[in-house]
Amino acid sequence: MIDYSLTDEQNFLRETVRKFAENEIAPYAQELDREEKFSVEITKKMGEMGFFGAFVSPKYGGQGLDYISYIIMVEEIARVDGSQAATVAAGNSLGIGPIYYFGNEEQKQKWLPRLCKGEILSGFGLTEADAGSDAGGTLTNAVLDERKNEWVINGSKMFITNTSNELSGVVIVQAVTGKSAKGRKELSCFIVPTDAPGFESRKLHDKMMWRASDTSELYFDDCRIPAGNILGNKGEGFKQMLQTLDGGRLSIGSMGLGGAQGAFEKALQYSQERKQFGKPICKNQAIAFKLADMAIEIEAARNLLYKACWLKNNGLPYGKEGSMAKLYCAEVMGRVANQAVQIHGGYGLMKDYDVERFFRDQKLLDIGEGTSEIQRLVISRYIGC
Ligand code: COS
Repeated sequence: MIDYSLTDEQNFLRETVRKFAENEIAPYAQELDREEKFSVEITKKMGEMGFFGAFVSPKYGGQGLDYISYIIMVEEIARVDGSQAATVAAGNSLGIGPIYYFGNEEQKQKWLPRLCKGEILSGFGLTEADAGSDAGGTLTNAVLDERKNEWVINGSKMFITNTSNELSGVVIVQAVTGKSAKGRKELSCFIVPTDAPGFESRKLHDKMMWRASDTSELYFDDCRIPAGNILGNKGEGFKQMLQTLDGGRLSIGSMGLGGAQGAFEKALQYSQERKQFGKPICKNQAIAFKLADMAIEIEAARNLLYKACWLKNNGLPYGKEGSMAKLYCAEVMGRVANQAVQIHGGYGLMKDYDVERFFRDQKLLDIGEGTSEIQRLVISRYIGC
């Protein structure tokens, strides 16, 4: 039996997040984008709403939601603004996720309650200047100083979300800790507090997209953290990171889905109001068919994404479907935002119109958390190529 219905709780959650996003985010989205400003106020409000720690057990201060609910939450924020959705998606999937899934009891007790309340924010330090798609190409290294019982980290990270604002509290960092039995780099992950000595986060400016989210370069200059801050066992870092990305890709998918939905609604409304040749432009088949195609693709994207979340919820393998959903939702938003600008004509090129921002914000989704090319590589491996 196939049941496509959402639960009453999931529908209520969607309504609640939609109302919040429309009232508390939408009125400020354009201005924050223009000023390239991370909003501490909105982030705090999102924390109060319980948007962080969505899938974490209440035992650690989380909401204990299923994965579809979490994805609906990100989707509804992305429907009005990619930047705020990025803060929530990175905070949950990439920052909180590794501590929740791979941390020991002491680490969970120490970090999760504050992270789940949104008192502090977390990031994920994987990408480096020379290690992007090749996630195992990390150069940052960590050496155990046995005398002081501390890890000493040296290196740098690139394009890291959530680490340069006054709420930033912790970042999960992948570093080389030796050589594996197979002769490859041995990689481990560490919980690095943002006030650790030798840690520095420098905000990146002049981004094309997600301009109101916080993106930084990280530097580790003999950065010292307690020996107990290693996540799981030494050498488990690469798999932890890839597993984290599997989950993170679902939230990137939901940003594509939500962004596509938002751009579609803007285009539909505009096409009903804008008159040319004496009638609303949506009465022309050229425009009506574009909108029909957008609606079809959004529906297909939602089904693909929710199916992947359903697999994860049920403890079933979801790597292939997650990659498919990430790739497809990102590309659907690309096509939908492009047509939304087209339907707006000259106005769509102006920053006063939301579709211009959706068009720019989309591009990140083809690149972040595994480019579309990497998704196709992952999918092609799954299907036996
Ligand atoms: N989860 C857990 N383990 C995984 C995994 C996954 N999703 N994918 C691969 N692994 C394991 C493999 O099983 C293998 O384990 P063994 O050594 O025990 O056999 C190990 O990891 C290495 O796998 P593989 O040889 O496939 O690694 P590659 O270096 O070829 O890289 C890709 C695999 C390309 C898939 C990986 O590097 C990747 O996802 N890159 C994109 C990174 C990315 O998204 N960066 C953007 C970050 S933005 S936050």
